[in-house]
Amino acid sequence: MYTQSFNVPDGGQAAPGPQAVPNEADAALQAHFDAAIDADGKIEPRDWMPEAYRKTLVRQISQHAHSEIVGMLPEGNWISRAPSLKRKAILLAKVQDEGGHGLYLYSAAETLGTSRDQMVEALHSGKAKYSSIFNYPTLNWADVGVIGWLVDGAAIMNQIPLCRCSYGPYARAMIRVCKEESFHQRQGYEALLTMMQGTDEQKAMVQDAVNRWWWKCLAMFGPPDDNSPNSVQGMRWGIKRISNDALRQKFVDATVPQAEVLGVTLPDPELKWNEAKGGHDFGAIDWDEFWQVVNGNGPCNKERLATRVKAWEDGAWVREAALAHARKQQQRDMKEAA
Ligand code: FAQ
Repeated sequence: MYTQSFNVPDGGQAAPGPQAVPNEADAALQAHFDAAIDADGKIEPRDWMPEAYRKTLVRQISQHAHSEIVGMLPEGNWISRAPSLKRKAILLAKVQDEGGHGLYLYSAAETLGTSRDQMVEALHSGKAKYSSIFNYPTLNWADVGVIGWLVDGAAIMNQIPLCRCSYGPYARAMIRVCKEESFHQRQGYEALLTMMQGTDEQKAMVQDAVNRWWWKCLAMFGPPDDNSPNSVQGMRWGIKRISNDALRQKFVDATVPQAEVLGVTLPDPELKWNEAKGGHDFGAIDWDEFWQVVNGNGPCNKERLATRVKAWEDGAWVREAALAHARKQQQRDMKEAA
């Protein structure tokens, strides 16, 4: 169902004007880069690329990595309270996967010439963003299922087109990430299906969690296209393939029938099928709340960052020990080679 995103034609947005190029050699490099982008080819780490392309990728990939790492926290909070051994094992695997996604993504961003320390410092100082969605609390077990169903569902919808991103390392990382996200989405949906066959109290927990997460998930796709400063250039460069609003619409259309099967109501009285547009109409998203959260004032922003900073500080001895071990190993290798 989510793979339909592969089939959506690219483009639709006007390309920005040509960039100023200082000399002939640079102009040739720029022309080579433009030709690769126009031919839908891949840009690899050793290829020449405009500085703005590099910066955009570092911004997006590092923010994506931070989202995966911070995104471990809301669900990680439930590992010790999972209702059964089976659910605990699934949740442990899922949260570990998210950590792995963060690591692939940090590695992809490092190929652009930025260091892991620089990226982590940008997160910890509040300079770098991470997804708004992870600044909300997980209040009951149904929240874990809803994160799998809706948050991972939204993440897949956004990330499938990134498998075709023009930057090779990011595109390749996304292929594996999407396979794992698909398992995450299914495990969440299956956990909710089980609860919906349970007691009235369990059903009410699921509905309550859906009510709290639905609008936040729609906002995850980013601001509306007419207020998305990075979109036009991102699409021109083949980094973004489908706009924020188009992805949001696809997510709503894919999720409505799933909600029906589950037996929950999506909390939007304006949600209805629009035959003429071939998609659902839906109500207005609270963008003021979104920007509050993005700017650090959501319910859990401070707690999330404090947890990450503490984990980084507590892990300092492990990094130091690993570096000392690597140095020793290198010295031993050099001695043997001498
Ligand atoms: N939260 O001009 P645009 C996951 C910022 S992974 C916070 O439209 P762009 C897996 C944006 O950065 C979820 N900030 O920007 C998981 C920009 O600010 P900047 C993360 C947001 O880059 C599941 C400004 O607003 N996924 O869930 C958000 O063209 C469960 C203007 O926006 C990715 O990162 C937001 N929601 O489009 C893990 C995917 N939206 O940087 C654990 C890759 C926008 O100029 C548990 N990223 N902003 O200062 C993307 O596809 C894009 O970067 C967008 C934003 C679509 C997020």
